[in-house]
Amino acid sequence: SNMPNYKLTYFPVKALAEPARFVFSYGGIPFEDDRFNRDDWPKIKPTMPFGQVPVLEVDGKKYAQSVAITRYVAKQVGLAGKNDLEALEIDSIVDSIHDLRLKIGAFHYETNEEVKAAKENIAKEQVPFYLERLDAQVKNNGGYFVGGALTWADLTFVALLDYLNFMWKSDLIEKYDNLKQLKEKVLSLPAIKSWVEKRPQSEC
Ligand SMILES: N[C@@H](CCC(=O)N[C@@H](CS)C(=O)NCC(=O)O)C(=O)O
Repeated sequence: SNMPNYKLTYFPVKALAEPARFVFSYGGIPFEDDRFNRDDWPKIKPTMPFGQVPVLEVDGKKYAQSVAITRYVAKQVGLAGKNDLEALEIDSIVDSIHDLRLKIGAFHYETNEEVKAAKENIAKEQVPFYLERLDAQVKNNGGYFVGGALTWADLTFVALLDYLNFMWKSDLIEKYDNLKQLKEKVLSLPAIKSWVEKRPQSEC
């Protein structure tokens, strides 16, 4: 069958679009990496299914939600687990990674300085709780999150790291050896390496 035409639309950053970009790149699936200027967002927003991005267009039809998009691409390239139970474990890890992301974002995006300080204290307690468990998950599963093999959970975590570190303002995984090894392993995959070399530069 013919390969669909893929266009992934997002702000000119890594953040929530980078997991899908990693999976597309890993699988060698061509996609249009559509990055709009921030000034154009008010014009683009009403054209998006739920008023947000990332959005994947498949043969002209738009689909919202970064995790749904990444999972779909992962299925196309064989990174979605060997069976339904592995798929459940992958989903569970990916949702926990996004819970961690939301805890970090809760204080990063807070504009009231007093509230921000309070939220930062909460995050300082919550973040290690997640990282300890994610690190143990990799340790107990042969150096990957699930099933002793690469899945889109691994690509999601490593793809999001720059964004998480940007919000956290320091190296989130500095003290977590298994997560550090996972990061090195993913970044040394030839297809990921070449994507990281050729992608547009952005801070987060
Ligand atoms: N749950 C959604 C969240 C999407 C989201 O928060 N998008 C933000 C950018 S990271 C956005 O579009 N913000 C602009 C706006 O809401 O107007 C996903 O994972 O795709």
